[in-house]
Amino acid sequence: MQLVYFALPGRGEVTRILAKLQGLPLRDTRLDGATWRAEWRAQSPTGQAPLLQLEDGSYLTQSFAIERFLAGPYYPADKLQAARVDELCGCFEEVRRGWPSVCAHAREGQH
Ligand SMILES: N[C@@H](CCC(=O)N[C@@H](CS)C(=O)NCC(=O)O)C(=O)O
Repeated sequence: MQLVYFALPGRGEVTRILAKLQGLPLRDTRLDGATWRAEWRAQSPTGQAPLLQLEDGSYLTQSFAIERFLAGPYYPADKLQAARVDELCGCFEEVRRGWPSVCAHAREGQH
């Protein structure tokens, strides 16, 4: 499998950590913006990264879907426990979405 993402933690790091923890063979392709636009964006079903290229050559997108796919023992089999994990992930996602505006306000001294 190959993870295609940028050379930063962002939406790729959880996948990298999950692969490392479980010893999964993952080719970790880290791109700059120019390489992304020139070589990869058109191949992405969503036009976005991260992409997980599977053994059959197809791509899985959406960081949460990729993370769940690779989560193994770190994602509960019990449906309610799994929903609790999803609930927490949803909270983190909301923080992540708001993060650029938090940084912008901090830069402008508008905490
Ligand atoms: N919901 C998507 C969001 C993906 C996303 O926003 N990717 C950004 C980088 S974090 C991207 O591909 N930007 C480059 C572009 O849109 O061309 C996910 O969680 O994977």
